[in-house]
Amino acid sequence: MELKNKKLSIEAFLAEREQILQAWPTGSDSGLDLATAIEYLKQVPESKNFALKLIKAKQTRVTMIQPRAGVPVLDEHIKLLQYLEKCGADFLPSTVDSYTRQNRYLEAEKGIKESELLGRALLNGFPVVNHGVPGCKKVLESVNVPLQARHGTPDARLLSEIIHASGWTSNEGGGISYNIPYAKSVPLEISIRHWQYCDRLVGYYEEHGISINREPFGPLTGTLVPPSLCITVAIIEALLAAEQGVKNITVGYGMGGNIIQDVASVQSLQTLTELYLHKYGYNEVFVSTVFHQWMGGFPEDESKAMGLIAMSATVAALSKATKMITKTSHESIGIPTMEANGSGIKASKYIVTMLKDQELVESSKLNEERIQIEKEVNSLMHSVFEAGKGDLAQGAVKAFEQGLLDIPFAPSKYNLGKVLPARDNEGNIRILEFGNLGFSDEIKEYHRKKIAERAAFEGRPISFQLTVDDVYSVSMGQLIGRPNQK
Ligand code: 8ZB
Repeated sequence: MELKNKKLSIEAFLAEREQILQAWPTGSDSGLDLATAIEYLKQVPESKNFALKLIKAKQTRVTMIQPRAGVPVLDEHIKLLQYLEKCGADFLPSTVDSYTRQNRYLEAEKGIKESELLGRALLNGFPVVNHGVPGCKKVLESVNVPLQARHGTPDARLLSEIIHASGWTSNEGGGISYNIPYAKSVPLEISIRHWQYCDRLVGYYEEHGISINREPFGPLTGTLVPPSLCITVAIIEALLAAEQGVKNITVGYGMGGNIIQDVASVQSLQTLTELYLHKYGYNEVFVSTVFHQWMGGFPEDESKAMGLIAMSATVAALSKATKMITKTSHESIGIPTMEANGSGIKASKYIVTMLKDQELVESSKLNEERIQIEKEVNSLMHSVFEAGKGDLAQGAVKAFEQGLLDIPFAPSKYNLGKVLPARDNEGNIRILEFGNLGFSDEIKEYHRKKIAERAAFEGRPISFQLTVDDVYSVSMGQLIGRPNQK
């Protein structure tokens, strides 16, 4: 059947569900009966409901803290989450391992067994499917704050069934944001269709009085992604989710490095997502924002890394993002120890608490940046709808095919890969090569002018070298990749 942005009928949803559960060996006896799941979700206390806690959090205007974390062995995972809760996490994750993200459950099983045997983690996350509903329920019952699955899975249908039936009230991901940055050869129409299912499942629970949060993955490749591209993908995924019945959405953004551009981006992410939802008739969706601490390359030195974490937390607080995902001083090495993860939480929480009564003051520059972002997002959204002849799901597929949407540094062959970003003379992320992006000439002129200012200041030609220097600059100790600086 052709992909369309249309709510799946209950019959189509239940028929597909049957197939998904049957493909999993423990299918019928896996705790995945919908009525049982609803009963279980109904008794999850309000304080552990992700969606409801976000609504409260947004009212307080204090940025909430959430780490990433996941280890393969159940008891170790619980210990880890309990420790991070004690360190001040307002929301907890379970980061899922890479085998599970690729539906390779047999290898995940082997990874659990070997990790148990050796007494150290041989998987890079918590394999939710293998631990199943009993294991995932045990995790939820061992903590006092809401739980979310964080992964990177193009086909997360079984995973989503398991986590929600276990009382986890948030799921990260989306048909674009969990494909283009994560997979090489999964067609976009397939991942969008699979995420329609995940969203429809949430819609089903909402119809039965249970609030569940959904969070598109905002930072995409995490490397010099121009804000309007992140925001456009977030809006598309929010609209696709809303069509399937999702009522509580957190749109995300990864820190860019210029404070004004970052604050303008978080503000625009909130207002433009709401604007587009209303424009297309989704008037009952609660929208919140999540700010990701620096997602690019980190400095190796742990003190410098902590400085970058503190800067990220400062910007998040000044932007009044509802939530922030933290990093750790082990970022340049790999998966952090429990203690390093806790330190990232404590440092971040200290800063958002210090800054809770302050926000970035209005200025003409902040306003200019917001206006520019809005122009770009409108231009991109227009081109997407046009490419899909009015259908957003078709439009997203076609837009990526034609490069109207094009994410820098993405591994997917379904992304054209012609866009090259570079910083301007104040460190804002701009675009050097547009490929076939759905931008007007006026927008392109703005970017060209901004990058030309920087090249002139540095006395060098406008070239790909700017992009290369900017990819490495932050880990080397400066925001803009200026030449001849240590
Ligand atoms: C796209 C997200 C990348 C970030 C972190 C990486 C990186 C991945 C785990 C984790 C703690 C895990 N990450 N897996 N952090 N525990 N199992 O996600 O370090 O910062």
